[in-house]
Amino acid sequence: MRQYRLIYLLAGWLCWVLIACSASSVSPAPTPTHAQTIPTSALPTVAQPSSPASIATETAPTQPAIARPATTGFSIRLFGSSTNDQDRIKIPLGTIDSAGRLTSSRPVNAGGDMTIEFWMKANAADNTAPDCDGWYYGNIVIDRDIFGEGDYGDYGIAICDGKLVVGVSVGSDDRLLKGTMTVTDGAWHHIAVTRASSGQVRLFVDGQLDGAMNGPDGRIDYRLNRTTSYPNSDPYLVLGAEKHDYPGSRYFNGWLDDVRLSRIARYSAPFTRPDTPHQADADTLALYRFDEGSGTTIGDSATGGQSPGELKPRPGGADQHWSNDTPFTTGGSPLVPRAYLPLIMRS
Ligand SMILES: [Ca+2]
Ligand SMILES: [Ca+2]
Repeated sequence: MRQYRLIYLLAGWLCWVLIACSASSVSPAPTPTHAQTIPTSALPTVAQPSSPASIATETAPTQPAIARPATTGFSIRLFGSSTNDQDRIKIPLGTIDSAGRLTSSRPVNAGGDMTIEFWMKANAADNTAPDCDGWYYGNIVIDRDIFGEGDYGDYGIAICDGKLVVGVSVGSDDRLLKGTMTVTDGAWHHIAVTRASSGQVRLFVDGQLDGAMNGPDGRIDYRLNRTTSYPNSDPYLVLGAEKHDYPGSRYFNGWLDDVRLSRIARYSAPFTRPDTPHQADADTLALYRFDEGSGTTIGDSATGGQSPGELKPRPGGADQHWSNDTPFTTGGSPLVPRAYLPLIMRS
């Protein structure tokens, strides 16, 4: 019996060895769990091709705040205050000497064929000048007046009774074009005023002809070396204010954007209102995009940039005058990127 028992034990052992060997030879390779447990910091660094998605995911939380939506830029917000020489943009017409004389002209000192076009947005309650017989009685948007009679010439654009008026004077010949379309409705409007040396003046609102007149002919630029008792206002193009702060004057209260001055009368018939900023082409004398977004420097985007201006803030500083409410939106409604919301509450 001991022999049989020994044989059984040997056979069992052999069988176990054979089974174990067979099992080990066919079993799948063990899962390489070590690969999963190695800390990533221990893995060799491999340069990865960067993909936009991975960049956005990894860097978004630490990106600096973006306060300047590149697609729309900024506009200028003016508040209609009658503060002395504040709450406006002033653009010198050239080099002004210590006596207030213009000793040389910059391109902005236009005098013959010309176009002034810009975008504006205003509310009726903020611009309450009634019907008028002179642009200088309105809420003044563009002021290239000289105090008193027009000398070579002067001109201005204002809001009276919610509509635009355009005045041109040469000497004592003072004429006014009165528009009929209400522009103080809280919406952006494209405004274009053309003036020919022959005297023809046309006003277009959103590309539609809103009026025309035969104004005085000849040059209406600011005369070089002209003496003045108003050196701080006469030799300037002023936006959004009555430049002399004449008592009782009214001031534009609203938004302006992309003001372009050209050396030709660009439009003689209705046109499709633009939906992009004006081009700085060969006929552009001066172009104010108001895309600086801060500070008081107003750059000229015309070729050469020879006619820069200055923002004169009202009390409270420059920031309140920069708005990213602009006419250049996607889909025709104001573009308000959610990511910018905390940063764009300036009005
Ligand atoms: Ca005048
Ligand atoms: Ca702009």
